[in-house]
Amino acid sequence: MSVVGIDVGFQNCYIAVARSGGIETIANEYSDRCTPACVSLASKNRMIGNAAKSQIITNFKNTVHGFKKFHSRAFDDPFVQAEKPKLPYSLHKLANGNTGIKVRYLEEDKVFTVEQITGMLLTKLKETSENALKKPVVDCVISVPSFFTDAERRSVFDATQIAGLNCLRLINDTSAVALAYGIYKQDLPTPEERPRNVVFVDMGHSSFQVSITAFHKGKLKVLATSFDPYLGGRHFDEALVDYFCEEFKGKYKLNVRDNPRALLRLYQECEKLKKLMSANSSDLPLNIECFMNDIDVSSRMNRSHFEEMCAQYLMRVEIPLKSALEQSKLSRDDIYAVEIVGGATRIPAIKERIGKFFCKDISTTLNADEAVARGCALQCAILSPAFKVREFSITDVVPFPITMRWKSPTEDGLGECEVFSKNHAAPFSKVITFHKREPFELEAFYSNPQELPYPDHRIGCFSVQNVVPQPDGDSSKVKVKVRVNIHGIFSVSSASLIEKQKGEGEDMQTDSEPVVQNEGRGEEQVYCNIEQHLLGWFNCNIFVCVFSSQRQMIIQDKLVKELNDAKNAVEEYVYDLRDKLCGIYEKYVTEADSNQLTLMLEDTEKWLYEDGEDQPKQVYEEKLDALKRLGQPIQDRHREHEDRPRAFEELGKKL
Ligand code: ATP
Ligand code: K
Ligand code: MG
Repeated sequence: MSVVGIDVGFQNCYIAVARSGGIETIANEYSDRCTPACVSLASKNRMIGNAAKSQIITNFKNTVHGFKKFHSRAFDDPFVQAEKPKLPYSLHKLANGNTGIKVRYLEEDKVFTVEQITGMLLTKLKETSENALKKPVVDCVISVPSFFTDAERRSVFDATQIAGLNCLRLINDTSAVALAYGIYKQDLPTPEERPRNVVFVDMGHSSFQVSITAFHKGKLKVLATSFDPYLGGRHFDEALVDYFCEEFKGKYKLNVRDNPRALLRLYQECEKLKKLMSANSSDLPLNIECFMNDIDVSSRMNRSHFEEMCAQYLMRVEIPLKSALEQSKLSRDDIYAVEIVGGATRIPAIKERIGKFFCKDISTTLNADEAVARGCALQCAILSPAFKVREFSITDVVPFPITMRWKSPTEDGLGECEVFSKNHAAPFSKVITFHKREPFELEAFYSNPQELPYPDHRIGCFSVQNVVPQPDGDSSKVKVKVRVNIHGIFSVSSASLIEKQKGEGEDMQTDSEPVVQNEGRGEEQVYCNIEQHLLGWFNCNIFVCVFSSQRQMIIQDKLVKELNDAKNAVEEYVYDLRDKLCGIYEKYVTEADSNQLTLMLEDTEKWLYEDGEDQPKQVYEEKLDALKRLGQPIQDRHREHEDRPRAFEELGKKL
C-alpha cells in the first residue's frame, strides 16, 4: 500500500512519499520536484504539469491554470466574475450554476468542471508517485487551505475520486506544516509542562494562512487559524504587471492588455523580476524581446519602488497575524517560534513585517516549498495501517462557526443553535437530542456569512425520517449525531429513535430546547434514515460519466504518447545510424551498401517531415523494422569484432 502526501497549490504541487528510510519529496519526469498546477488540452491529447506549463503562451486559450479558487464557486460569484477578464481561457456557467472551464479538446469545444480539471492534475501527480514508488498509488492525504468551506472541500474530494485516489484526509495546509515541524522534535514538553506554542505562516501564490499551534510530546493542538484568502504572491506579480502595462502604454504606445500572449509573457517576466528583487535590492532590468508588434521593451525596477507599489498588500500582512494571536489568547511572550513557509514569504518586506509583529526573529527551519507535502505524507503514514511511524495526534479547529436550524411540518418548535463554535476542536462528533412526533428537517449553515471568504453560507439540508410518536402518544427522543469529520467537512452522520425506558422521567417529554452533548453512552435505539441535500454536491449520474471520460482521456493520452515514441524511435535510429556509418561502422560495410543505406536514411528523414509527419503507429514501426533489417547486420559485424579481443582475453585468463 502506498503512503503519499500531495500539496495541491494554486501554482505549485509537491508530492512526498513515505519509504522505510523516511519521508522523501519526489521528482517528476523532468527531474523537478515541483509540478505546476496546469492542464493543457490539445487536438490530440492532454498535457499536465510541466508539459502543460510550456503551452501557457502557445496554446493560451486551452491551457488552464489558476483554477484552485473556482472549486464549487458559482459562475456569478463576484470573485469568479473579477477573475474572468484576466484569464486567457474561457469560463462557462454550468447547468447547476457553478463555474466550468471551456476549452477546445480533440477538435471539439468542451466544458470541464473544476473537479475534472483538478482530477486531471491529480491523475498526473498519482502517476508521478507511481513511477517513483514503482507500485500503484491509491491512499493519499491532500492539503487544502484552512479557510476552505464544506462545498470547496467536497469539490476537492470529488476530484480525488475522479483521479482514482482514496483520500484518507483533506488536511489544512498549516496543520500539515505543523505536523512536519513537530513529529521529529525530541524535546517537546511533557503533558504536565506548558505547551510549546508555534506560529506557522504560509503565503503561497494565492493566499495567506496563519495558525498558532500548541505542541506536547506526541501531539499538536491548533489553537487558532486566520487567513487572507486573497493575498498571495500573484498580487505582487499583478502590481508589477499593472505598472509596466501603464509604462509601456506611454513609452511604446502598446496596449498590452489587448494581447493575451504579451500579457502572459509580461506576467512570467514580472514573476522572475519579483524573485530577483527578493535577493537583490539594487536596480534590476526588465527586457523582453519581440514583446508585441515586433517591439522589444525594456525597463527597470528596484526593491524599494516595488515595496511602495505594493503598500496596499503589505499593509494587509499584519491583520491575520493579529487575529490569530487574539484568538489564541496568548501573548507574544508565549510564542516559542514563528515558522514561515510558502514561496511568497521569501519577499523581504513580508518576512520583515511578520518578524516585527511578533517581536521575534522568524525561523525558516522547514523547507518552504515542501513542508506541506511532507506533512501530508506524514499524516498518510500515521493513518495508513501499512506503515509504522511514530504516533502523533492532530487536533485541528473549525474555522467558521456552524449553526443548525430545525423545523417540522406541523409541530411547532422552530429553532436554531450553534453546534460548532469558532475554533472548536475537529474532527469532533456531537449528539443533539430532539423530542419529536414526526419527521423533521435540519438545516446547517455557517453562522457568520460576513466572515466567510466563500459567498454562500449554506452547508446543507438533512431530513430525518421514520420519526413516530411513542406508543403512549408522547413525543420520541431523537438523537442526531452531527460531526465535523477528518476532512473538516460537516455531516449529520446518524439519527436514532431512543426507546423509552421504563420509569424514565417525564421531564423529557416537552419539545423544549434540544440538548447538545458530546458523543456518549449506548442506549436502545432504532436508526432513522437521513436524506441529505448538500450545497454544490456532485450527483451520482454525473460521476459515472466523468469516470468513464477520465478513463478515455488517459487511454487517449497513452495512445498519443506511444505514437510519438514510435515516431521518435525512427528519427533517432536515422540519426544514430547515419553518424555511425561514417564513424565506427565504416569498416564493416561496403561502400555501395553504405551509399544505398545513406540514401535511404535521407529519404526517411525527409519523409518524417512530409508524408510521415502524421501516420499511424504501425507505419513508424514498419519503417523502423525496414531500416533495422539493413542496419542490424552491420551492427552485428561491429559487435563481433569488438567482442573478439575480449573473448581472447577471457580465454587467456582461463588457460
Ligand atoms: P497557494 O498556497 O496559494 O495555493 P502555492 O502553494 O502554489 O499557492 P507556493 O508554491 O507556496 O504557492 O508559492 C508560490 C509563490 O511564491 C509565487 O507567487 C512565487 O512567485 C512566489 N515566490 C517563490 N519564490 C520567491 C522569491 N524568491 N521571492 C518572491 N516570491 C517568490
Ligand atoms: K505549494
Ligand atoms: Mg500552498
